[in-house]
Amino acid sequence: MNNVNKTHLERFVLIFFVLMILTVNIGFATEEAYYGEQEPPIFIRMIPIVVIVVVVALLICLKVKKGFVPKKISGLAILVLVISSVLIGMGIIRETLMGYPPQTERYQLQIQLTEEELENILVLHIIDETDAEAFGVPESPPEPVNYPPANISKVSLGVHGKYLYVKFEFFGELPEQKEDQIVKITAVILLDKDCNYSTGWVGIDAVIGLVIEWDENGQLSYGFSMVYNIPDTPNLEDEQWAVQQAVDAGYQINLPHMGGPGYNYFVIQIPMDLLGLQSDKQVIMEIHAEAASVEYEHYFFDSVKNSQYNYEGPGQQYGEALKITLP
Ligand SMILES: [Ca+2]
Ligand SMILES: [Ca+2]
Ligand SMILES: [Ca+2]
Repeated sequence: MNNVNKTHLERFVLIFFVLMILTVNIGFATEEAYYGEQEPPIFIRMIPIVVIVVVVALLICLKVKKGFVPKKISGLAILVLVISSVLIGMGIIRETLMGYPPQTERYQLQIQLTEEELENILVLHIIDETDAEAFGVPESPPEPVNYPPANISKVSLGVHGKYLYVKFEFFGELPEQKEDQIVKITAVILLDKDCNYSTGWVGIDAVIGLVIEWDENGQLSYGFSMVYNIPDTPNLEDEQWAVQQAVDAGYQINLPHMGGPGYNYFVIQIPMDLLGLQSDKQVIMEIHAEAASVEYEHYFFDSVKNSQYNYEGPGQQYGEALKITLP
């Protein structure tokens, strides 16, 4: 290879490498500026410095002579470094002045269907006929309260493609801002996928739904998830252990959704293959929502009851449930 070609090749590799690093750099910087970030700040904020060090080291290693890198390219590189530094600076200022959005917000997955398409898919509607359950739960206020954001009015189900869609509707809007007493709201399906009490935790093979929490600063975090393949145990008190076993084994996924905090409903998209479900399969579901306050674990509790689907099987330990044939 003659000298001219070798120089060209080196120049090409160097320019390609520099542009690649700068592209990654500006990507990180844009994300940083947009979101602000508390974790992992050091790594992301060190990138421009790392880029400069790498580029200088590369130039020294390759014994680059003046004029080796075309002025246009070095100008572009400096421009990109300046822009990304400005973006990162904006991110830090934004975070300092305005706070930063919750970690979970950026990991939320949206259902890729329109509201109209979803309404057509949801064909099985189950109205909650009574709110009497609030009276029967332990660790609740002496006089039961009504808390509309956790009071389920209706649950709807539908199947489309590989997914089961479930819509929860509430009498009140799920709050985004922390309300006085309330520290946590959950709305879940306890699913016995095979109508078999000897599989899962007292029959329950999956726990599916929404958890909303606020920390002591009032910062909101929430997630829609499914824990499945819950190990077999006949003991009601093993709930936490059983769910944790499944989580530790990697049987937990985030679910695409629509609605949630700020709305009086949410829809979740459940992959049926992970549960071995399909249309026309019978399942048992206990569907409930609850709100915990500083003082009471069950500040409010509501379970979905409907005489048409009511199921009270022998040996079933987790309360009254619904027996449903998937649409
Ligand atoms: Ca109810
Ligand atoms: Ca209700
Ligand atoms: Ca089961």
